[in-house]
Amino acid sequence: MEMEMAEEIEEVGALTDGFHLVIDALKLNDIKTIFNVPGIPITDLGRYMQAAGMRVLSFRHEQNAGYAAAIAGFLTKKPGICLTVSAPGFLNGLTALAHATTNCFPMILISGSSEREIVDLQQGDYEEMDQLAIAKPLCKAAYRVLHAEDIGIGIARSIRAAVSGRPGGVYLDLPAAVIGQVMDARAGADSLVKVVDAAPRQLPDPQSVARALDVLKGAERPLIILGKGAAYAQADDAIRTFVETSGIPYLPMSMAKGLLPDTHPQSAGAARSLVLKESDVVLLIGVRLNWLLSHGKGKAWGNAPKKFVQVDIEPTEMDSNVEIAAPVVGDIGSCVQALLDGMGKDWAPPPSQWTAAIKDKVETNVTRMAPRLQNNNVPMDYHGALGALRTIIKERPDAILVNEGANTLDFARSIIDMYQPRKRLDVGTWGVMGVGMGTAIAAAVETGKPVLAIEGDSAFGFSGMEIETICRYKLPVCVVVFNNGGIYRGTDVNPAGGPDVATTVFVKDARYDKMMEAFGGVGVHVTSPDELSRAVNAAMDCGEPTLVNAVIDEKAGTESGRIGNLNPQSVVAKK
Ligand code: ADP
Ligand code: TPW
Ligand code: MG
Repeated sequence: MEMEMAEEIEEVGALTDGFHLVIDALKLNDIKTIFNVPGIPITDLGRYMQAAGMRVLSFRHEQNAGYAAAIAGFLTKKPGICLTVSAPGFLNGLTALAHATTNCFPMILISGSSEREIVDLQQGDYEEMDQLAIAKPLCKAAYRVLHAEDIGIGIARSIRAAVSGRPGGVYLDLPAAVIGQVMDARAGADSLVKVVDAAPRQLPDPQSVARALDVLKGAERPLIILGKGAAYAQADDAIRTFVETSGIPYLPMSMAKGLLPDTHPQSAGAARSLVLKESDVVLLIGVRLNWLLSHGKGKAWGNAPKKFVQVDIEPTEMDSNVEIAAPVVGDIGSCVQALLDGMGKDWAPPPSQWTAAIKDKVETNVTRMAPRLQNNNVPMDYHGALGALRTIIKERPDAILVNEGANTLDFARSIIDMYQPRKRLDVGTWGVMGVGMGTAIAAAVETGKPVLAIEGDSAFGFSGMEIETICRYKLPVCVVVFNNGGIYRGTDVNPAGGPDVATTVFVKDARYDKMMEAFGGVGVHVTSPDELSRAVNAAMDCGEPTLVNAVIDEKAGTESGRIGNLNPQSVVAKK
């Protein structure tokens, strides 16, 4: 217990309650931002939090508050907190909790719940649900507090579970009765726990480091792949020094872009297929061999035998998809530093034949792309529109780019270069639509930097109502809706020819910009890359909430963007 807190309680017989113990426990652990939707039994908790100087941001839907908390966790290495009401509010937040767990982001979903006695006998309480049982399989840990004096321990456990080891989502169940419970203020203060060293460093076994270096030294065509775990670790200097000292080409996964600038001479981003196929030793740093990397095998990886070295904090990640020749288990900062220390003066850079072949491929691909990015076609295609936005990020490298959609996501990921760590936030491991506005809000709140959210029109629709939240808190967010009138394309027709439009098609010529105006923000309608560029620059200069409705050629996209191959095919039906 902190001394100051004890001294504050001067009055003999003073009381505290569950509300204030939750607040004191969070503040004691330096958690001061809450993403919430109010209602029974947590409305007053939000009010008292605000009164206690915490930043309490109210959303229009819990899922968006949850996505905000998840990405806040990624950006800060502290658990993002989402606060919801019982059953339906809890369930709305649960998608985001599962998303946080899947993405290894630290987050705590705190939900109010109904009376235990009534819930357990299923007697039909207000918003009755056995939330703890439902949350358990979807998160890293789930706890319930039944006595006010356990709130401090409950919150301490939740924080430690969220950030230690592989980070993830934690559920904390707070029954209404506990929130209202009263106890002696001094005993309450004594019950609080300040978490010491919540995410302890995990040093790698020196033998594992030596083994990894041996495998790397034997490589003729080595490759480093950086994942969002490497971005999360905030070991930016060590990673950059390691990559540069080793001379090994690297490939950043989507949210690891900018860890080193995408224009770095060792970046193999524009030669992805070549390096996956041709490399003989691959060093994975904070990245899983999941579907995003074709599970480390098959056509995408070519026929040449490959050895994998993997740096990860989670031991069971090793050999999850293919054999890992040299596992290095520990936190990324410590592991990368140990690799760097072990490289020694006699370290030889990779054969120049390999690095030159990659450079060649990168140059060819970049040169081929360049003219397409400068086209000023109306209606815009993805290249013309993203060419304009690419320049804006180049000129404003500290802005945060939020990105979701199918074609809008895939093209933006490959076209827009990133220059700084943790500036690109997107759909993550699941490729989930709907993270956009929650992510944009948390990014603005947590970093104070301007945010540019590039959204497919479908993607935007999943969380679009939160533009009211953006306007309410006057956040420097510029949303660009890539409006092609549909999911993937706006051109599909109903195969039955009936009155309903096709399943992937939206209202034609929708004016998303007018939604923003409804809440006092700036709405702009643009049809050319020049107009787009002007509108976004103006928004980023003034910092006012802005939505740019960018009309994209409805024929420009492809089914499912770049992952159309994952769609099952019918042998019976014809498209
Ligand atoms: P991407 O989606 O960018 O390919 P993944 O989410 O698949 O990346 O992989 C992230 C990996 O990083 C996870 O396996 C996770 O255990 C690991 N990780 C997260 N934080 C750390 C850390 N601080 N140290 C080591 N590994 C970490
Ligand atoms: C929660 C399936 C993947 S991409 C997408 C959907 C619905 C929208 C693509 O259209 P958009 O982009 O955003 O207009 P564009 O440029 O191609 O036109 N529900 C969830 N997540 C996913 N991934 C889907 C559905 C999907
Ligand atoms: Mg679309």
